[in-house]
Amino acid sequence: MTLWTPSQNEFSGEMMFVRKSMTAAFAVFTLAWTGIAFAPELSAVESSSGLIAEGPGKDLRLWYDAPAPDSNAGWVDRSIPMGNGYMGANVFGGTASERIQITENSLYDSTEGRGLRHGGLNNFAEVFLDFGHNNVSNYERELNLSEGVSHVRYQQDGVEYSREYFTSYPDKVMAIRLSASKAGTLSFTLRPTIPFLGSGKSGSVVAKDDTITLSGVMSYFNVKYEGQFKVIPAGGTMKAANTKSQGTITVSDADSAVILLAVGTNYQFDPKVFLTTENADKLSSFPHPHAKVTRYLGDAAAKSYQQLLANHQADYTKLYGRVSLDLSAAEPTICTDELIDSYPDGESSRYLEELAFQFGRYLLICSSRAGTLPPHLQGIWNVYSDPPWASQYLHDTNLQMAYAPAFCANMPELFECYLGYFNAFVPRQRLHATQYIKEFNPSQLDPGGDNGWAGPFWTNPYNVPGRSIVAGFGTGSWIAQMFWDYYDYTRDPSLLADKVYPVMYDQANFVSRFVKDVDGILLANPSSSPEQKLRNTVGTTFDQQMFYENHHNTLTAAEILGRSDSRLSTLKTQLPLLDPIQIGKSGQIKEFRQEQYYGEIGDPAHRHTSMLLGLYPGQLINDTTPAWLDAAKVSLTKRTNKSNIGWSRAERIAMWARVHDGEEAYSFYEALLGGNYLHNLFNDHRGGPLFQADANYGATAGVAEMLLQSQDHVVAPLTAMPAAWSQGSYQGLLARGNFEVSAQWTGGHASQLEVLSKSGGDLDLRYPNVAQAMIKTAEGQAVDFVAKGSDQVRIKTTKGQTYVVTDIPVCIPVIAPTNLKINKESAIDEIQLSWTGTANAASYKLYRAVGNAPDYELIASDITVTDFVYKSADLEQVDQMTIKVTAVHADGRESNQGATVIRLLDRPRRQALQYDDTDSPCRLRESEINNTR
Ligand code: FUC
Repeated sequence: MTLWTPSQNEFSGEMMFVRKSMTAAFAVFTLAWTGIAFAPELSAVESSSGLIAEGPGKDLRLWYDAPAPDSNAGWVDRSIPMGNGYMGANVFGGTASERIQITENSLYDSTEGRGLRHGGLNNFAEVFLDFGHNNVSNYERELNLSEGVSHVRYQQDGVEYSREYFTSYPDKVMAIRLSASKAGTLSFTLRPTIPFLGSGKSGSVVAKDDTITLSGVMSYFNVKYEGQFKVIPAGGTMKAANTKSQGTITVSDADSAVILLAVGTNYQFDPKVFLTTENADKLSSFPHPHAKVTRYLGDAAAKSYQQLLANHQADYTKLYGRVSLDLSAAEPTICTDELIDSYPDGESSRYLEELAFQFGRYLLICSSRAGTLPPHLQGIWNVYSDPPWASQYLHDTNLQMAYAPAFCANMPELFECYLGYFNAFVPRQRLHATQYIKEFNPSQLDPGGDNGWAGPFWTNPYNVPGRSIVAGFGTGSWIAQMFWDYYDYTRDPSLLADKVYPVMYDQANFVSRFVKDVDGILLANPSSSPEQKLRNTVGTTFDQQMFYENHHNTLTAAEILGRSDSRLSTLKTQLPLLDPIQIGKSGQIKEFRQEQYYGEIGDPAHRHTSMLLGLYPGQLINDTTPAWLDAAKVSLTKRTNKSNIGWSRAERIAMWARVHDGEEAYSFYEALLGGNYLHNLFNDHRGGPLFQADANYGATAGVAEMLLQSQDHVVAPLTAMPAAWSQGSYQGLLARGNFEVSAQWTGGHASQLEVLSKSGGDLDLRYPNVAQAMIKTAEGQAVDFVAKGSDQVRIKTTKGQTYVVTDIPVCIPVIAPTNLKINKESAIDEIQLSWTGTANAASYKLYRAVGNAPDYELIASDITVTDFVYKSADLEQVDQMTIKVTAVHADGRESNQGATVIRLLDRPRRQALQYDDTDSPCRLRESEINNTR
């Protein structure tokens, strides 16, 4: 091992070298993977055919010409976030005094009175570097996303000063390198401080030789914390000093210096933490973090700075470098704050769209690493003693959104982080499960306690407090869905057997005991749709969809693994009885079973769109269920654009993408970037500003869904592209089945698609006219495929092979008819329909979907006029049907979309809250009616 030796003063040359060498490094890194279970054998960089070039080599970076203001407002709006899973760091870039705020996710206290500002995560350290540089010029600070490194550069008194920062996951430290262009001109005082001392938090900061130790206790959970700072100067002198409360190290007249920083607490992933009821005892058997932090720092200091940087960049680029996105944007000449302020009409707005997409990936790499606590509402960044919602984990959307980009944006191993946390808390949730089955469905109780695990709602590193009526038990199945996605995107059978299937099966076990028979269907009771006002009702679409998906995925997994566990036959019997989708009289996917017309119950513009989770992130509503897809569109349209909530906008990017409406999807990306993104690209949840990281992660996932979808195992690139992105390319997005996909398009049309098969197996690839394209291997050999119509092909792939699709004939989309109307029902069995036709339609087709049917039946085709009298004997029996018209081009191609109308037998009946008078528990009670808005 190389001992760290101070290097000479190498300011500008060194900086230039690092930036250039990283571009080359993308091509040559072939580093051993150090993760635990997931072992991708082929990364995009190692294995892509290289036929689709990476973008034009532009740097994706955030940069500013002034430091962030030294205030909470400066922290939230302008500081640069960094992180390695072990710690988060917000760098302000000051010159008189630099401020680096450090977060460690287990430094926690009481969260009594859950809500906006009630304790919880606590600011770990405020670290200052006092330079006294008050007269600076040519200032610049930046975060380079391609490198995962941040810099500050400026001139003072004719000297160029620079600082370089990175947070390393492999070496568990933050490293700061300080340089000056002239020997002997670097002087500063390092001054770490402990914020919010008093009221349950004690500690001290002591300097000795080259190290400052900051340590103390937060009494509520008896969290012992420690941070160590090692200063390694080149040249000059160094002096440690202590006052009663403050240790400092002053470096004078040095050529350069490195500061290494490691932090830790006595927190461990252990079920004991969640099973111990006495808060102060939760960590009692775990060792003080001193030895651990000393080891982290000692190990890091035994390496050279260059070695640490290389380790960090190898680790970081292994993840980050898998995906590139180029929307043909030029590198802007304006700083990032101006870029934000000029969006969406600025010259460089496409660049911001690329930057924000990659920024979400960057934040997840910083905040979700195996062995550390997962990202909470604010990721791994918190400046407060009472952060918003105590920086909890909320499992009714926020936590799941954090992990959405892990899979589609090709960083699946980041989910290992959540696995560590989940395995620690799940024994507590098993106890909860038994308690809930006893309470809600005692006849189904397994007396031996084999009742699976029940979904939590909010949790934190110390507690999973059990049921909250704010969300139904569907939260558990939603968690299990992330586990399934982890497998489905990576296709590692041992991962499925060891880490995924047991979680899904045990969740399905709980659900199978919890659901109750109501008139032959199995419903959640009690049930809530997240955060809506009607609570403790029966069979919300949220719960039913989540339960359905997990039952379904569990059965699929059992089949893959050849399992014969005892509850599987029950799951099989139950699956068709879970009745996940109900279509309402407005043509919408109902949120509540009692709802007839859209918006009768709850807030019609609610930020949560929980009835559509089967559309996204689930797979229940997909292209093989076109009637449900149309109903989802009705719900999305009616949910309106009013919500200014960041994560809600991010979710709707993805949802609109899933119904293949690129313009609507893009409009939500625009609304988010223009309305919620702060100057450092942190998402402002809803004004304040109030930082919440979920929309940062969610926007990345949403954009990925615009570029590539793979629900129902059809790999579909570029399915929701807006006109604003008429030209571009991407590399390395991940599809279900472990296919790594790249695309290049121009004039809105794909000129080339590439699919790397990382696990082998059948590839069902969909793109307009793909069946008439040229499909070859990367080596140029023609590939056999089976066409399914003109837009889909099936290729039997070989693991490790890249398939290249070129010469795709341009497809002129058939414009869908609009304004389908029921003009008259002249007889009970006769409906007169009309619609507005389109210019390139040669004829029209009419369909109907009865009741809640997922698919349409053809009523009539080859209609060459724009009206039709539909006669059918069963029209007097069918209560409700959706009628749809599509356009057909002379060449036989049908429009992707169509116009729909709902036909109700008993019309007009638009009276709110009308229910039959049976004793069904689905009937709305008086008390509920008063509490629905
Ligand atoms: C859920 C959301 C809110 C917010 C909060 C932290 O309650 O509905 O919008 O994100 O979590």
